[in-house]
Amino acid sequence: MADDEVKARHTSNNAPGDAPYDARLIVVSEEPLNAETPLAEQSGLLTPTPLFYARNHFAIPALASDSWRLRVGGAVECPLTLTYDDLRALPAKTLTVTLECAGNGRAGLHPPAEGEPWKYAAVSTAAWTGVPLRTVLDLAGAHPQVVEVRFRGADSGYVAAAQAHISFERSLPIAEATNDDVLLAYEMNGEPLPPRHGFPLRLVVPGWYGMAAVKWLTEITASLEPFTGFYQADRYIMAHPERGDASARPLTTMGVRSLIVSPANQATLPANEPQIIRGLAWSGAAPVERVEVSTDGGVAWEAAELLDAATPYAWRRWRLSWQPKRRGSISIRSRAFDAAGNTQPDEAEWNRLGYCNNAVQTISVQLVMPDHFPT
Ligand SMILES: Nc1nc2c(c(=O)[nH]1)N[C@H]1C(S)=C(S)[C@@H](COP(=O)(O)O)O[C@H]1N2
Ligand SMILES: [Mo]
Repeated sequence: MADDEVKARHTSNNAPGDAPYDARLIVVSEEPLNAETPLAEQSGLLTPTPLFYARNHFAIPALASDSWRLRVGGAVECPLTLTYDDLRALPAKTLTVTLECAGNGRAGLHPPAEGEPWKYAAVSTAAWTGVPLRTVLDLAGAHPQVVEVRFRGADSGYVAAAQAHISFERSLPIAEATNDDVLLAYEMNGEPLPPRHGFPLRLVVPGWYGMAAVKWLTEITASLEPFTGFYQADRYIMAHPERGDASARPLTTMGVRSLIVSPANQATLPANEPQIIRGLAWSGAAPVERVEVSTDGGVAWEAAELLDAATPYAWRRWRLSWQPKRRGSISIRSRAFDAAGNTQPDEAEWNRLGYCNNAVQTISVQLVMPDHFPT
């Protein structure tokens, strides 16, 4: 596609940086836009791009592909300045990757933790196309002493907790940065990234919580020291005040988790008809191997059918046929197991910033006889 075409597609609708969002998104905050995917729309393996959850710390920057540049520097043999076309000309690959915000599930923590009150659907899956980060690091010739690679996005703003105007910046340990599946992605589900999801270029770190996937990339810096910026050292860490700050661990891979997509929480269902319970399950550590469902409050568990093949980085859809045996209020819960032996805890691990709540989710439904069914 010609540069001009790309530019036209992405600037005509910038107000301030994106098309109006889809009315079906569940908005947690308007400015900056933070929104969950409506579960009812999550029936495919891939989340339709307009319904992909959005997590932004600042206003969405409006970047034009012809004036945008990616600078690669720091401890490298030859610093690079790459154009959009340069990147698109390099060998590309496509990976299906589930992205989950580390704050997903925060609203389920008691007492409430600070941060966006995400429920359970700040998670989505896309097919991402781009250049392995490693290719670009090799072109620049990263020095052997490099310990981390740092990424800067074009978005910035004043952050009260940091008492400074800062950019969104993150780093990756060199071992992860040189993993062949870490992508500099320019396409999502076969189309150029929309502004909201990082146009023209974002990082995709398969298996890791979303904060690692820096959007609107402008600078990549090979570094001889660990990065201590706000979003690296003060946020996206598991902080337990009672254990002291030194015990805080930086977040990496997504915990194993399953989600019930259907029936919806609080749904009313006919008590005399067979039902299908459907959901999603993923883990950043290893593919999901098994999902179990309980319809009796967690006493008996039955294995669900997994619908998608196990792939390294994408969730799997699951379903279970269920014949309700009584009327009234029934709780349904699901739990996933991954190939590394992880499963979901019954209770969330409370932490100050409210991350990584992968506890078993419980929904409740009302089973009524058809003559009592609301019309
Ligand atoms: N530049 C930049 N990159 C960013 C963010 C951001 O605010 N700015 N948010 C991060 C977080 S916390 C998440 S969960 C993902 C969300 O990506 P999405 O909005 O495409 O779903 O982007 C990450 N990359
Ligand atoms: Mo996030």
